[in-house]
Amino acid sequence: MAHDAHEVKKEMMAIYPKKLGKKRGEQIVVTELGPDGSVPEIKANVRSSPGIITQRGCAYAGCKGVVIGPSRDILSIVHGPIGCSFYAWLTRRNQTRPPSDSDPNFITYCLSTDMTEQEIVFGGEKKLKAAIKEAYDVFHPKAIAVFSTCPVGLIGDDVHAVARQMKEELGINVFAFSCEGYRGVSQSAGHHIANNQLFKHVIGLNELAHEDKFKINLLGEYNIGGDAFVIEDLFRRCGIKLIATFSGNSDYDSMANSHTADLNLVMCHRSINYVAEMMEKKFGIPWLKINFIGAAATAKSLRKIAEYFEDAELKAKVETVVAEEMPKVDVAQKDVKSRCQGKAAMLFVGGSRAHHYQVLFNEMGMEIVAAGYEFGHRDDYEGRKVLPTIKVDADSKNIEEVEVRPDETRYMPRLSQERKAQLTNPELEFQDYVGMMPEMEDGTLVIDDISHHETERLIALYKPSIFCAGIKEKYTVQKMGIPCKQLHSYDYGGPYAGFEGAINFYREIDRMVNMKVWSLVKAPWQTFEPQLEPAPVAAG
Ligand code: CFM
Repeated sequence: MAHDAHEVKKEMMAIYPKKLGKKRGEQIVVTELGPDGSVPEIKANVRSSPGIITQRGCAYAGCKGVVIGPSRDILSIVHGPIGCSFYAWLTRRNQTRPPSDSDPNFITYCLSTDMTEQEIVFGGEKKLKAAIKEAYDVFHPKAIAVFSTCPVGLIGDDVHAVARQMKEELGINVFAFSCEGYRGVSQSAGHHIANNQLFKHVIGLNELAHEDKFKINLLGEYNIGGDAFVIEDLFRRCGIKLIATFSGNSDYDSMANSHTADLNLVMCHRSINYVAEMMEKKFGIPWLKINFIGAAATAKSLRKIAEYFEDAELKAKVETVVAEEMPKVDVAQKDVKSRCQGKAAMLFVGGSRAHHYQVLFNEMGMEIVAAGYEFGHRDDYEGRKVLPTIKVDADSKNIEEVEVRPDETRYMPRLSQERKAQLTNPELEFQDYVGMMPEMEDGTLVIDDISHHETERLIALYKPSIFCAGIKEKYTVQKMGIPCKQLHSYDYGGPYAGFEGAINFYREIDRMVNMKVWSLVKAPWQTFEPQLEPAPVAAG
């Protein structure tokens, strides 16, 4: 590699005061795989330092925006000042497709209690109750979810008591989330809070039985840019019955029915591993880590499902689908490789995509020189095996750990002990996730919660062919003459999942990294020469 990552790290941190430098030093790691496959330890899921410009969002964003938001018929009411709603209104490109035009789709609405000084001083419970009643009268939803923003926790409104009361009064499911923005160090806290309440208030309430042989749930897929549509189609072609997706293109009834599935597939480990774990304990449903980003990863994931169900017919169907799709992928891959081979990419996004999307870049022959999550935990970097060694700090203790026991009537282990032992093949990632770092090249940089300053230094030093991040970073990166692909919203593109998504992605990145405009563009301050003319003298 052209750059010594240790030197780059030093140079990035040169301006930091000692204390900050020490902390950031532990969050910036040069990947080096030990002989036993171990990776260095990274500091993650800790508070961002004051004065640093972080990419992160808040717990409310993780709960309302990420985990619950994509569900189309749970009516979301935000209890808080209007800004928290307005700035979260349709900003994540989670798509949905109701079965018919008469089925509800609340995604386009933005409901808020519009909390003002009046409620901050005298309490907001009355206003919340009125809002729930009003929303019910207008929409008649099956379920209403209430989300707390920062002031709610500060003034002590009991949103759960209000939800209980309204549930009784209206006769529909009403539940609330204590997902105040400050509940954790990032949106990751909001994921956990959302998982807990889904588990306590939704999952297991719908006993509809299905005759299908291969019943699964897809966890942690939010249908950004239509990804879930592609995956659903693959399942359909393989004869796999999707009971529920958490929560892309989902509805309330399917999630309430999800305990009838025989396997949970975990796409985004960070945002939903809690539900996977709790469902295993309560209902006996095992989970598998899969990844539908990348063509080879998609094929591997479908094969894992077939392997789990041990069914010859399913295996044959999966192979047919893979054989139908792979030739098209190979042609596209070969084509883009001729122009993209060896180019460098950087990915700084979220808590799972900075890992998943490395696969797509590698398929194009591109190299990842640096990557990191905004809010991943150590297990997302180093693998789940480090879970027992993660210190629980005060920030994480803020969030309830739900005590889960096997359901008295509905617990049904899907696998015998013997079969479970067979499935511990590490390739299968059965109840495991290896994390980002073991799959990165030695000498690459892994940076947790990257700061704006570090982003600028990294780009100046490596001059990568493409930088992947979000809207907050996009234009500063592009002003430096480097194309920036948004991996949160996909800009206006997608889907990127599955085989057809992989082809879409190759073409998009090929276009971006080979477009001449980036080498021609000069920022105004690079060419501007001040014209020193004397100022006109005012007449009179
Ligand atoms: Fe999971 Fe996500 Fe992500 Fe995430 Fe997100 Fe997202 Fe993301 Mo933006 S749930 S962790 S909180 S894959 S919204 S769909 S793109 S940061 S990498």
